[in-house]
Amino acid sequence: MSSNLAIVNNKAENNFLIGIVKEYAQAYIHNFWLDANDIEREGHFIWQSTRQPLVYKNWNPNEPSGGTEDCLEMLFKEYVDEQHIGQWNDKICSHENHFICEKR
Ligand SMILES: [Ca+2]
Ligand SMILES: [Ca+2]
Repeated sequence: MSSNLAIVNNKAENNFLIGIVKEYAQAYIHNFWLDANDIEREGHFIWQSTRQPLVYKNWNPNEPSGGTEDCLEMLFKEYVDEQHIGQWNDKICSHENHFICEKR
């Protein structure tokens, strides 16, 4: 069965992923890659697996910060306070992160 990095189409799906991480993560020490990036056109994020633009968005304040930060991560790191848990940030794609996949 094939899979891809997780796609988030609405708030319920975002909350679902937050719940999974909260259930399995021992501590909030990692952020998690989702499927979106703006590699092809700066500022135009698409879900890589479906080629569809983001409809639902949950950016952290002042994100996406742009430039060379082209990949989308979901924020959990412990310095992020609770109200920002599960919000999104663009980050340099070569950064080492954990990741969330979904089965097709
Ligand atoms: Ca970018
Ligand atoms: Ca950023």
